[in-house]
Amino acid sequence: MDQRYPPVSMFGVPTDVGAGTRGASMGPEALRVAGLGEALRARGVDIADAGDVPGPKNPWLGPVDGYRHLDQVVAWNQGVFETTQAILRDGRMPVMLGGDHCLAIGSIAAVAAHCRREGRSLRVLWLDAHTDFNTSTITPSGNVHGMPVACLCGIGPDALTRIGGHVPAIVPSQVRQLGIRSVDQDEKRLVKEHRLDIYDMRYIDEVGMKRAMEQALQGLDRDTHLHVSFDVDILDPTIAPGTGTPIPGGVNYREAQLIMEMIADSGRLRSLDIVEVNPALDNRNATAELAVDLVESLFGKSTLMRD
Ligand code: 4U7
Ligand code: MN
Ligand code: MN
Ligand code: MN
Repeated sequence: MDQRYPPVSMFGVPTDVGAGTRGASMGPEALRVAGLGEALRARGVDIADAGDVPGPKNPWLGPVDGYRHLDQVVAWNQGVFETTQAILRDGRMPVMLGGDHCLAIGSIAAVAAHCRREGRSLRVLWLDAHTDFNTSTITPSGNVHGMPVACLCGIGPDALTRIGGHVPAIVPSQVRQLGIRSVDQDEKRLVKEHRLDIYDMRYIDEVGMKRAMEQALQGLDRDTHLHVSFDVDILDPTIAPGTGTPIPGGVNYREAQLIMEMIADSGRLRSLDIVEVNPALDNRNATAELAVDLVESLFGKSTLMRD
């Protein structure tokens, strides 16, 4: 048994209400079919599948006052919040299988509440092509999967910012964003105003992934809870085509492995989102299979002698 990880409970959240392309609702099953549970079990991780969180269907309507499907987004996130909270209370590590990225509001709000209760510091590592820091007034799309970081930092509708009880759930200084290469015009102004710590692709090109990751993981201490929010669109679309908002120039296979290995080496991973896998756009489940391969590394699988 791998001693470095607490027992894990994964759960699916089969919805795409926060996205502008349909299909991320099939993400949880694609990750299961790709063998996520078996792969971690084979590594000695005690992992249970808690099944799927229920929620409303996607009405597929346009944005209203800058939000598409706000009521449905709130309902799904309440379910995610409660499930994540229950898993943490059981002393287990929550692994959320999305679903689109709006669901990180519920998972991270629960993680933040848990850390507050236990007096532990929280670090959020946001792996994404996008900063997800839009608001209803600046969003070009109205899609709430482009807004979760802002909502968690207290900028957004009450129904979403208040999900964890404490507003804001987190502050920008707890967040590190890696892989960023698509930020909307007004969103750029907002992330600068709030001083988000962003390791964008230009920075990674210049200093290399190793140094960028060392910096992103700097300052973790013995009782830091590290939450990783893994939007598969951080990966280059040539290796991960199954996602709704692909952006060229992403992280390659070796860089992605290094990200995961360095997180594993930190020994601080305590909760995880795997989001934005869209099987309707995928090539024979390649993106889900790649996500599983990377999550194995996140749980300590490495090449050669380091295991
Ligand atoms: B994802 C976008 F306009 N910024 O807000 C928006 F480019 O969770 C994309 O990171 C958001 O995949 C992508 O709609 C959200 C767009
Ligand atoms: Mn995202
Ligand atoms: Mn993204
Ligand atoms: Mn996306």
